[in-house]
Amino acid sequence: MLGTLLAAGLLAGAMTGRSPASPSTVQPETGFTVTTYAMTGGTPSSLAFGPDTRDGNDGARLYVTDNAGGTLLAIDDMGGVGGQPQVFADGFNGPLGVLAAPDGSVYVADAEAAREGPYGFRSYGRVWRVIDKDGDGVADKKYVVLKDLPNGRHNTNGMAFGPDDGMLYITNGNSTDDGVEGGESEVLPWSGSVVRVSPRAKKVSVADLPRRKTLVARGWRNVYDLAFSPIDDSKLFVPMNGIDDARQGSTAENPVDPDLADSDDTLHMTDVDDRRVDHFGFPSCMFNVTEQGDLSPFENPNPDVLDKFGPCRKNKVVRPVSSFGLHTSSDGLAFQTSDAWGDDYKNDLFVAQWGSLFGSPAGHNVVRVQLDASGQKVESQNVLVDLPTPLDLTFDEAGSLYVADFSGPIYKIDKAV
Ligand SMILES: [Ca+2]
Ligand SMILES: [Ca+2]
Ligand SMILES: [Ca+2]
Repeated sequence: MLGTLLAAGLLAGAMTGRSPASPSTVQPETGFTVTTYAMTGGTPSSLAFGPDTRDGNDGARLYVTDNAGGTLLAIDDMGGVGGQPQVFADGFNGPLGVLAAPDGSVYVADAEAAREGPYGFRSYGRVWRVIDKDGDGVADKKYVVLKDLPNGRHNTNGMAFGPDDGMLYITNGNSTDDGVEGGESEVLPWSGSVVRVSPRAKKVSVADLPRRKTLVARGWRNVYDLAFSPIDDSKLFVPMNGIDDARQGSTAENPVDPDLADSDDTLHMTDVDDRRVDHFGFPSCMFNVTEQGDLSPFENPNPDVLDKFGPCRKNKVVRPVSSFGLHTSSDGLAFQTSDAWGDDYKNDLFVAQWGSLFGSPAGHNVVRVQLDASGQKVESQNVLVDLPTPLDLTFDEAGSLYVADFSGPIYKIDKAV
């Protein structure tokens, strides 16, 4: 089976660094085509369509963050294939999120190196707004919208505009692996949360914002992206990367069952309009469908976690709506809202799985998630295509899917007609 061979190849690749796959080596679901839309020459971490800011041009451009290069690139469509990426803005530090507004402002999430701040000496995430004021297609103004988001092992990531007057929703990954170890200390409630802020805010510190208005949901590990349901825009979907290893607290007297040391990557849904701030259970609660048989929570086996955070409140914790399994690194998220792929695919959710850090073939896929008519219940999910290290994805207006692969390319996925 080609999928297995591909997985074996990727396994070897994991040890040596991955090279981009050519479209002839990727195998999509029947009826789909994958083409290389553009080569970024960097490590694309996030992508979003937005207005072409050049005077007289009213089309769209694809904006892409290059994580290693610290740049925001703009790619023009040259009749179905991308042109040479241009630098729209630079001077970022490991950017992981991008979002473009209808007015041509582009928002970029990145991380500052460790510094003194409201939560002590540590690394902080921030969101920039960049603007091309003179209409030459290159940003000439750049300022920080929101700062002081506590970062660490995971940082400030993908963004989306909400149904509430276009408030800016931001994912902020947890600074640790399991709440107590594997990263800088947590700052609650912001570590592992979604927050919202006005896109017109300027140089605001999250520490100075009212929690009641700002905090959308919490109790997560790494949350990389978010997307609002096209059926009910009060429902926000967020994928989470589960715990890598909760065995740090294991002792000879109280050994941790290795089968219970890892937590699945999960898909969550929260209501942004019900005045409740859901807590999704990290780090006291874990999820592992293989071990539990379903999405019922079990308690983190690391005694240090329970000492600090208390037991998993199994009856109260808000359960995930789906699981992506262990170590798939399920990250970027987008809904197919157009008719381009037919009724069957309309309003389906697509997830980029960067893949396992542990040498297993888990992930390295774009996964299709089918929801029921309410758009709230997952009915099924399957692999749409295997890719090396897909991290984020987005649709264009015509309904083609674009995938930022961390190995360099932007892939374009279409349904053959
Ligand atoms: Ca300019
Ligand atoms: Ca809520
Ligand atoms: Ca995204």
